[in-house]
Amino acid sequence: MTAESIRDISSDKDLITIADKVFEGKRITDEECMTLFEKGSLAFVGSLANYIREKKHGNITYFNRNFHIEPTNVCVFSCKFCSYSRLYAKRDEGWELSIDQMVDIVKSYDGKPVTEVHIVGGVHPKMNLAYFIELLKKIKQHRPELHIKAFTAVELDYMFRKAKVSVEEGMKILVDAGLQSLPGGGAEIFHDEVRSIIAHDKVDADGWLKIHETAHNMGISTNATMLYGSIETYFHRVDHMKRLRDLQDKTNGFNTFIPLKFRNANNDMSNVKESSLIEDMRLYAISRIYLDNFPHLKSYWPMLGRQNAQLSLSFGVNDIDGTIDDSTKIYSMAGSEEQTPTMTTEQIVTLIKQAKRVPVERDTLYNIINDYSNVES
Ligand code: V47
Ligand code: SF4
Repeated sequence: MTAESIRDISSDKDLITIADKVFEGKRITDEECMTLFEKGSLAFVGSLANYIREKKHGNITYFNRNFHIEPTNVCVFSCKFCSYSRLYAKRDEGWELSIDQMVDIVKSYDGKPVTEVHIVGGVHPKMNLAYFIELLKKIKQHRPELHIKAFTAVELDYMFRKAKVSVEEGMKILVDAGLQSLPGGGAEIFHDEVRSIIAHDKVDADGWLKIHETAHNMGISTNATMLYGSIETYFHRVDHMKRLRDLQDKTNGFNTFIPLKFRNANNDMSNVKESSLIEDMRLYAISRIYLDNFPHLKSYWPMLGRQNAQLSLSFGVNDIDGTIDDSTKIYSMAGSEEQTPTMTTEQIVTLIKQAKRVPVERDTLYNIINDYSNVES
């Protein structure tokens, strides 16, 4: 792909200026990002995103072997898009796992080559900081080498406020107990015009960013998500990514950006239509172009569906998350076609190879565990 060949795809002056910048390795502005959303065809943004992806990672596509623990779906908050939570008042409809039950889940992976446990759930008023300290310690006691990626900034904000500790103190306590990185959930859309409607009662944008900044300052890596395709406009998406890019300039602590497609089943926003596949792929591509300081772009297949996740590997994505082992319910409850999200390593390797990419198993921090390029599938 060259600057000349992109001119065959578009003759629009503004788009050509953006393409020239990308080929010169320069950062695009917020206005240029808006232009891409408004005028960039899938072929145009896809070609640029693929150029960046191949410059950063060649054909490598990462995945990991992980499983999820969802401690509870009881939640004190009431996000309108959530199909998963049961209000505390209706908690008999939900589940609440004890520490022993969660440690038993970890034990059920004994002897299996998983490298990460991802722990996230609803915000249960009785599951407090002390509860999670005990959980982290017990998991580490049982399997010290298992990486614990746990708790969204929403869960942490509530935990710390209830325990009356500062973000710095709370993070230190959890890290001492075994926490090693933070997932990217709870970011939704930062701009208050949208957040006040879809997620009015949980941590706001500044609170979310402050928790991630604090983690980065302690050397803890984190991810960042964006819940797209509900009621936000292109402006809100650019604003969201700008806040992430600015923080990343400061700390360089984000590993991965993960766009999460809004799914509309069984929630209070079922009247909102889901985005089209072409808009999904345009968003992946544009985020790859705009977030020049994020090393990785992940498509989360349980939410997008495995075939669309496979397609996204041609639109900037270089990471396809993990094998997951049917251990998350968030997306099946929100209407994803992936009703039992589990893929064997062989299936994930085949999926990546079919897209003519090179499958590489990583750990949470992107250290390479296994290169599958020469494994027959
Ligand atoms: O914050 C909830 C989203 C997130 C819906 O960091 C929904 O590696 C779409 O953050 N439609 C939690 N999205 C999941 C998450 C995550 C997942 C995988 C990997 C990582 C990582 C993080 O799920 C929530 C919210 O944004 N969500 N309901 C819905 N109806
Ligand atoms: Fe609770 Fe998270 Fe659902 Fe919001 S998205 S209601 S914080 S479980």
